[in-house]
Amino acid sequence: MAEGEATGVADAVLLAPLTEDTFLHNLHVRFKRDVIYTYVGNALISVNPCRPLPLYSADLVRAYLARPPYTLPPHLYAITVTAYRWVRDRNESQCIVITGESGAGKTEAARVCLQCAAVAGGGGGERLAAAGTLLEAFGNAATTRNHNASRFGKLLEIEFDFKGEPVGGHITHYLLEKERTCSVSEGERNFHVLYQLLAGADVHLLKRLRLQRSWEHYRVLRGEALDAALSPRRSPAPPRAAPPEHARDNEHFAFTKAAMASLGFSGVECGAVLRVLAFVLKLGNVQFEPQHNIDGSIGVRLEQQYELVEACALVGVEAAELAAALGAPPLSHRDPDAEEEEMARSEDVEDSVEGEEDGEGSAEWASALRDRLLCALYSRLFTWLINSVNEAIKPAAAGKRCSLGILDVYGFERLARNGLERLLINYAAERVQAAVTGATLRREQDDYAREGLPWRPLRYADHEAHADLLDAGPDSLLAALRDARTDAAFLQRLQRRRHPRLLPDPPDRFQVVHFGGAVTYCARGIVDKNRDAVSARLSAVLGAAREPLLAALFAGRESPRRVCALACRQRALVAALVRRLGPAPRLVRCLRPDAGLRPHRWDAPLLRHQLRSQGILDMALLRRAGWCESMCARALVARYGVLQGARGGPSASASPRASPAPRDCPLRAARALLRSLPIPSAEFAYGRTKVFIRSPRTVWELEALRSARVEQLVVRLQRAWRRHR
Ligand code: AOV
Ligand code: MG
Repeated sequence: MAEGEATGVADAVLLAPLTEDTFLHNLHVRFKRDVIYTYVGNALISVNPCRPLPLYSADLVRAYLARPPYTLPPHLYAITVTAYRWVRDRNESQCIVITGESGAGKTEAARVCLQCAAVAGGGGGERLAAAGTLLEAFGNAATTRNHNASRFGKLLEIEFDFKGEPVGGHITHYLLEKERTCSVSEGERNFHVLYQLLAGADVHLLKRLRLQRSWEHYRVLRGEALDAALSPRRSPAPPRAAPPEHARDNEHFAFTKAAMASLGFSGVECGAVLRVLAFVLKLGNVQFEPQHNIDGSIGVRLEQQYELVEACALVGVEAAELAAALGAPPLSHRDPDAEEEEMARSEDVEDSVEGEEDGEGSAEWASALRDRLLCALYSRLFTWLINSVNEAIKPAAAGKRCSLGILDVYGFERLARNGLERLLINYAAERVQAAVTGATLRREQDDYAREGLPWRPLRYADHEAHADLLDAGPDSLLAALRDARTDAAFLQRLQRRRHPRLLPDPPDRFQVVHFGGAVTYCARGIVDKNRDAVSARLSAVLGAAREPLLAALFAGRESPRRVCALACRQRALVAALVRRLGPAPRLVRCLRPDAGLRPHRWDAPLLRHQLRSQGILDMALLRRAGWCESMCARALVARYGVLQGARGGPSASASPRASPAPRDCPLRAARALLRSLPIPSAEFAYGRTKVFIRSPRTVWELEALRSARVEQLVVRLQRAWRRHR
């Protein structure tokens, strides 16, 4: 190994030979020395150390700012500082794309990038950091894969002024996994903030919100197993030993409150948010039981009615009206769209709620309505928070500026229960993966062929084709979901498709082979969930709440024809995201070395799987045989023409315009220019219209030569100016 066995090779492209084994061995050698970052050309690999390491400080950011990053060890700071420089000096918007499966360290990496960009921009950025803290409290939860799993995806765009100081930003968010609001699988948790509130609120606040301290008291906070152990009719069993996540909820509540304050949320707004959270917790405890009426019919009886009454009192909702809206007879919840109702009735409706006609069904129906309401309420609150945060971090002056984007999407995951939302999460991960790997491999190789470079095509896993299967064309999975009227019809569409990566498993399941592995999804109620509609009656009841925040969340009537609401929305957002990433995003690929996120563990098969499924080795081979960057010859001459003759005789260096190269043939001009520089000619290849640059270091050297030259010319001009006067 070039740098000796001690810390391996800093850029895996330089490994000889470059194979999966040498690649993995190199990462392991470095990992054992707590060196978690490694380059693959201009991309960065980050292996989650699963414990805090002293790798981050403002001084280190400044060190990366002061020197060309390639002279220092691989680091997230190098990637961020380079992106920052490109925004500041070259006026190009940049995007750092962080990928990896759940628990690989994407959110941590995004945090480090943000801190780095803030220091690079000369401070500020406190509000952006507070935004991160706040959104994590409301949008992250413990899953079996990650104790702080992002349940939403986010693109943070930081805007800089002409001096390179951060002036604000904007957050775009992707589908929140809102089903978690009403049910949590065993060993998992609901959103952090709900536990934080109970653990961190003082007694007065708890009393005002009519809440109890223990989270076990609340049905929506208990995992399923715990829920089953506690009969709903008896009072909860004594609390079990709290999982480690609970230990710091108290402390984190203070951080969340501080973040809200620093983002400019008023006391009234904070109070309103807490009341809505309390409403969610208490309404979640309201249960419905079948009741035999005197006339022989079967109705619905409310359990834990006091929770309903107290919850409604908190936010000024008429409890009787809410109860009536929840206990409404079957089907009356549907939007008054006669045709749709007819369709639903004529096909098999029993797959969403069975036995609607008896009391059991009505009670179940009411519970389903309650759950859907809770999910809608929480996700609307989350969207409201993001909008408020965006107001708070908006740049003071309008105008078009370049931005540095940091993308932290949810990673590919397969949990105990996988439904529509997991499908849409994995779809987003798959599309982003296709954009950063498949598209890069295809585009660059096409480019080499078009430009006539000598090139032997690489074989690689076609991530784009896999993603197309999900979202492109009338036969795709999402199109089937959009068009199907019932779950059975949806499965039939898949059956007709007969694709080895889309496997229906009737009556109520289907399997998708994603880039990260096969996932079996539950199809029960998937078509209905996709519609994502809240009953008009419930909307009206909550829309009339005296609590302005709650009323605002349910203001306006839902359009009865919001077909394919969820999947369509996610697809449109992801498509816009891929466009925003542009052809050359800066890549950070996170890897998890241990399924249980325990420190000092190295699960080689798990890592091998990630390397393969994410096409990391394919990219390394491309970088090794190919080029890291290409520039149009004309653009290259425009940017670096100032270097022409800089090292030549005195006459040539007298003026930046002293270029003897023929301007009419940019490629020849570029060749002449680059030959005159102290950079080995093997670093460049010339196509028909473009120049290809072999290593990231050379890109940097060109930039460094240019800034030195510009500085020199400025000094010279100033001197000449003074002499003249
Ligand atoms: P993710 O964002 O990739 O998963 P996180 O960034 O939440 O994963 O990382 C998971 C956990 O690993 C964190 O909570 C930390 O405890 C630890 N960790 C990650 N990166 C580092 C690091 N650089 N140094 C120290 N500890 C780290 V998901 O959001 O589940 O897709 O949905
Ligand atoms: Mg995350």
